[in-house]
Amino acid sequence: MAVDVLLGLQWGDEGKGKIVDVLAPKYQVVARFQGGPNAGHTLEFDGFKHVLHQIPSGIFRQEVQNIIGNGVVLDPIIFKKEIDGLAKYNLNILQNLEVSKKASIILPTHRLLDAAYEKAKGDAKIGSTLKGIGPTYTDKISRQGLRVGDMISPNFKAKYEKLVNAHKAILDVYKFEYDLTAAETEFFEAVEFMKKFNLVDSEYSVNQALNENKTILAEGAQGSLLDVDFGSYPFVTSSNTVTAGACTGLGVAPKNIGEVYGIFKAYATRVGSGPFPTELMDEVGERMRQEGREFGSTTGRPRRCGWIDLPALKYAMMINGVTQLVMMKADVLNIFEDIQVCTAYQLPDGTITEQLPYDMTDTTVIPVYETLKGWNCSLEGLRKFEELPAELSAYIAFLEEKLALPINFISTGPDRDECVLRG
Ligand code: 2SA
Ligand code: MG
Repeated sequence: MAVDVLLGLQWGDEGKGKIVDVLAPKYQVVARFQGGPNAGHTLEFDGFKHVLHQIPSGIFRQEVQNIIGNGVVLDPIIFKKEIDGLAKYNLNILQNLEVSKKASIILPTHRLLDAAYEKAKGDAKIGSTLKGIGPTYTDKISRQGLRVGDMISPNFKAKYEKLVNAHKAILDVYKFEYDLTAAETEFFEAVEFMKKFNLVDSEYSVNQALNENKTILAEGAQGSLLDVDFGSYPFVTSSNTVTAGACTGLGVAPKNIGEVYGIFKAYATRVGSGPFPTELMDEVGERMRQEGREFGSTTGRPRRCGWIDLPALKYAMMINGVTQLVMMKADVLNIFEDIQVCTAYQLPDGTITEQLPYDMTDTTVIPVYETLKGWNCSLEGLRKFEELPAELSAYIAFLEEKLALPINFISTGPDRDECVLRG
């Protein structure tokens, strides 16, 4: 058996939550391997809409074992809120969820540092979700962070104080004003709350599941173009969002990676700052935003919208070793007469390329577009490939040819049932 990986090929918000939920019945284990509460995975079913941030999307299926892996940065306060928010569904979370002792803990001061750094950057800010992600990973890498396993240590408080004092010194340098009292009380309450849960060395759980031939899905967060190594640095998140991140973030050997599901939207969005060659700053972009309800599920921020970008998509497929393509939100394009597809970039010296230049931030890349005809009709109720309007089939065929991989799964609406499977 192998660990299958599901991840976003763009800048996040591709609709990963829905696909994990649809695929979940196939899997006995669903695990998060990177990121933290900056993620917002939206699931819609039976008239409910629920946004998950740190808890894996398999949680709504009672028979699925969910794991928060060592690569995750976990905010106990948000964890408690998420668990409380799930109470109404009567899930057996205490039993169905494991949290890695090696996952890093986000402290209230990490959030303050995030805000202080962003403020100091001014116009050059990253557009962080301000959940403390960057500063927490910074402490992890500089070997001074706190981990979930430390919560049960008798000197947790002392370790906490030491790190917080270091943070306070930085906040003073940044002349950042704050009041920590309420957040600290909440933090320690949440830490106590977390102790009820299965805090484990989850690399053993994952590998044991592998040995028992269980099916395992690694659920990515954010998107490949936000990867700290391969994204548009510095406008990225602080983790490896690509397939390799599942190895380090769960303790899975590379040879044990199986299928890689690459999720992309039929168009493109980005939230936060950074290069976005196909961005539409006009009324077309605004229509996409309204039609696609493109507002951040964690922060509510309006997402930047634009046409699909094939050079960027191919790049993400290459880094991830994608074996299955999933196209989301095709229905959002129902309203357009014509659909543009970016097939290459033109660089300032006139060169046409299908590769991403090193510095997308300072190099102006002009997208080269091909125009396809829109289908201009509703996709409601469609469940079979053969039923798709001809123009949508042509759009899919065009993408498949350029991406050199079939698109076997097309989502036509937010609900669990609204999807078209090939075959
Ligand atoms: P951070 O918070 O420090 O990791 O932000 C760094 C960059 O990564 C982007 N980022 C995201 N992009 C899309 N979706 C994300 N999750 C939420 C959602 C975002 C929201 O699902 O909608 O609600 O606004 C996410 N998380 C991080 C971020 O915009 C920065 O560009
Ligand atoms: Mg999201």
